[in-house]
Amino acid sequence: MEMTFRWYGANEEKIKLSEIRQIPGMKGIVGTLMDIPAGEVWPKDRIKALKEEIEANGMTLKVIESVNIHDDIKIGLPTRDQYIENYKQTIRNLAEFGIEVICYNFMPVFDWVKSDLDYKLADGSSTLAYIAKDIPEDPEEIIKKVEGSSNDFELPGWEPERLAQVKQLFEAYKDVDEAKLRENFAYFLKAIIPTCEEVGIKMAVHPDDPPYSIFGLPRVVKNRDDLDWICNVVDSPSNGITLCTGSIAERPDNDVYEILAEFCKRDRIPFAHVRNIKYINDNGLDFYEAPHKSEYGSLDMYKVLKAMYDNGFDGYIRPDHGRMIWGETGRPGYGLYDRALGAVYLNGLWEALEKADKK
Ligand code: DNO
Repeated sequence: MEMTFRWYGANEEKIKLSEIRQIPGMKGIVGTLMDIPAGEVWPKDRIKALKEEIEANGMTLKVIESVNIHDDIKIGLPTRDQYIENYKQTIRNLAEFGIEVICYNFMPVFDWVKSDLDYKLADGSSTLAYIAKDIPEDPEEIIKKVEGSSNDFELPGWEPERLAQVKQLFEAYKDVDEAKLRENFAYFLKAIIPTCEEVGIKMAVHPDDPPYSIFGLPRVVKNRDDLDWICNVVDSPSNGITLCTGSIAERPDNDVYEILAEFCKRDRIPFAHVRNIKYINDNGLDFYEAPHKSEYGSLDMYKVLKAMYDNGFDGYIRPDHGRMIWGETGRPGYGLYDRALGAVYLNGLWEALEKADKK
């Protein structure tokens, strides 16, 4: 297991690499080139510069989150083949600089959706939350709401230029149901996985967040059976999952521990996002993102890590979203302090698991 921290790049961040390196046990950065639009090839010089900047700060760059997938690929338009070729070139370019894992998602239109980016907790901190009744029916309203509470940071997967066209995007997806989205997903994986195998990259799909249909859009990465379908449609170690405990658990009928155990055993989890969520309002939908420590949320973090440890997890892990604490302001979910606490806590649990095992 190697602990990592998501960082958006010097031009996009308040948080410095020199601060991240001071988190005990922090080994690597989960990096990105946020300004490159989906569909374009990531230039080698930019990847090289990012890697060097991170290494100069004593950490490694092995995981990229995300190389986003152009909507034409998800919709299945004839233009997809060129975008797939570009994606393959990006894979080759990243491999040349030692990248091992690419995290991505296959969600139409929106990446993650939450109703609140500044949900107040009793201890005075604030966090992200999903309250179903507060999700507006009109997707344009959610865009306004999210952009209005982003503290002026661009949010991952919420590129303003792309979402400015949201009506056209919805129109373009109107004939894409689950079966069609799955077909387009299979087409994409069949095209790119051979390149990944050739250059030693593992693709790791992020679960849908939330893992059920929203705004009438189809969803294909929601539960155990979807993950099984993905792993089988191109049966290769290069075709894996970013197991996000929070997203998977947002559907209470998903057994996070079982899913982790199964896919770690199958060696299909090269990367994990670990966070805790707290179910509220008893409707099976509403939750807020709790501090990582088990007692604050609905997930048992010891059981989460034990399911991974016992089933041979040897990939990269990162503390997922943190709250805003100690007066910090920043990109919602991605402050420094609470994620640092999460990382140290997860490292502590892992050390205990290792030592108990070796006794
Ligand atoms: C949210 C993240 C997602 C994730 C993408 C992967 O905070 O977990 O935006 O990076 O879904 O492509």
